[in-house]
Amino acid sequence: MATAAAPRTDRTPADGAPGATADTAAHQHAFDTAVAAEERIEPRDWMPDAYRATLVRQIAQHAHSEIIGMQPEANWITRAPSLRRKAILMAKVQDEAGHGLYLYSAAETLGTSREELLDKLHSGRQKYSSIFNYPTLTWADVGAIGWLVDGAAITNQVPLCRCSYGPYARAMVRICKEESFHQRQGYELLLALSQGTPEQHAMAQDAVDRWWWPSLMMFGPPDDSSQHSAQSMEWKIKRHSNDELRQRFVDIAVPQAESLGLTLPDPDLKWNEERGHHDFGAIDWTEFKEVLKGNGPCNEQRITQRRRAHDEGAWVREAAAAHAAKHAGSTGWTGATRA
Ligand code: BYC
Repeated sequence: MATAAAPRTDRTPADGAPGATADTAAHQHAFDTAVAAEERIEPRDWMPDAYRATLVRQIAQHAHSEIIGMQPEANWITRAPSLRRKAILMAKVQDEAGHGLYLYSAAETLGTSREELLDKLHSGRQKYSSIFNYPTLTWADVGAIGWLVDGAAITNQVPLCRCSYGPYARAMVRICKEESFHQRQGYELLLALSQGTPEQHAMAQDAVDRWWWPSLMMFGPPDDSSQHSAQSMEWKIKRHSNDELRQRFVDIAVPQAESLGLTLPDPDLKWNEERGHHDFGAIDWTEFKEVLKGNGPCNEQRITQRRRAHDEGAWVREAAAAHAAKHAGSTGWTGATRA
């Protein structure tokens, strides 16, 4: 286990590593103590199997969301209304690919390969975020995704920078910085539309109307039906419950919507003085469940496109593997010999 600053000490050797003991109880105790003391668990530290499996599940789902999330926005790259908007959008979509790579790398430190995780995504055995099963119908949707979807992502992910598993927490630091830029670009885009012609304003409002409720669903099921939250919070993988983060997001979004000159599509949304939070209307959990079951508007399109992209990239993976094999063991320029 290690603190955030130092990668690891050898207090708890991994099973099979030199010095490892079969004393699971002692390992469990060291693990629990480290988590309680806010230390980071590192890849070669002993960890409970269920902790490892939970991390792989969550990190994989997160990585898959990043790369599937490229699709709805990439849909608008060729139709961005100016060179400036196109350059910004391309940079954002590339950032999402990068986030996927950091996260697949974090999952690899838990002993699972990227190939295996992608295979599970392509065969429907692992999930990606429900939000990316909705279509991007107009240019304003790019703004709504940036403002609301990236805004929800930041709300959810900033606490993950303090996740007990070191590689995931460190990946999240960089991802959150980039997500902040994404959120700002979405806000700025929507502001320009909102203050534009009546048609542009209406387009921005329509996008917000369609993306608001699915953005609230991103935080996952309500606490009383969130099967993983309690254990994940005990392990300090998650720091807040789904409902806490959802409430935080609503409280942040309401004044931002006012500044944008747009309304949020919820007649029940109002400040509750007693609670110190906004009350909001009931979420359609039937829709959420249907989307998770594969019946959202774009589930099939997203996974078909993902499989196609993977197949079309086969030659790149083969070429990279052939290049690595050719240079393996040589004293030339290889990853292994670089400083
Ligand atoms: N969509 O017990 P629960 C991004 C599943 S990327 C689909 O509360 P947990 C972005 C959940 O997996 C956004 N499935 O689970 C990218 C579980 O099913 P399994 C992604 C969902 O893990 C590009 C079941 O429901 N962000 O922002 O404690 C461009 C029960 O749920 C969803 C992350 O992945 C959902 N919305 O909590 C722009 C962040 N919600 O696995 C933006 C990291 C729940 O047992 N992940 N499920 O089959 C997390 O923080 C947590 O995994 C969640 C769920 C809050 C999502």
